[in-house]
Amino acid sequence: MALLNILRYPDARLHKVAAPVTVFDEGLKKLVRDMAETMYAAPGVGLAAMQVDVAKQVIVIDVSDRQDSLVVLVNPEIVEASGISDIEEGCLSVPGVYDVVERAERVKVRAYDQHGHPFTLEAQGLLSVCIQHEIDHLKGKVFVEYLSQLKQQRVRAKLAKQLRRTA
Ligand code: K1U
Ligand code: ZN
Repeated sequence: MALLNILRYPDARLHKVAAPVTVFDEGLKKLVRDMAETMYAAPGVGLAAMQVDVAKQVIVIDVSDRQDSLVVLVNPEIVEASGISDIEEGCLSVPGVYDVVERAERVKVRAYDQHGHPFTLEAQGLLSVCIQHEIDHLKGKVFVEYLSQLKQQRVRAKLAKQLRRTA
């Protein structure tokens, strides 16, 4: 397995649109294993392939305390959504920034696993918000882009400062 490099906002590659997976081969299974290892090491509760510079519709999520409940979503599609959530979000591509984005409280998502088996998942709470956040990544959208212009300016300034400190 391998740890992958996570792209940092505002990297332009985070704004590509992911292509659907058409071949469920060993390369896809390796990508899923590497993404899961990268997410657990970060640590985070989700990761979209776009964040590791792979523009394919692949997501890994694990919101469990014990890191033992990996969910793999390939070509995910939200088919039902209801309610309003107020859960605070973070993003491994925007380190140190947390805010609330209006999301559905409950979603039903149709997807494939890494073996090509279709399934439907009903989610609520953090899992639901994480699914919506990761599907946004596949569309080239980063959660801070929902925030006000003023907050986005502050985010950019904060990230530029972080970059200067690590340079
Ligand atoms: O997409 C990402 O960058 C991952 C992101 C997922 C997410 C978290 C919270 C709400 C919506 C989406 C993260 O994992 S940020 C890090 C984080 O939430 C966390 C880190 C350590 C322990 C527990 C959570
Ligand atoms: Zn994110």
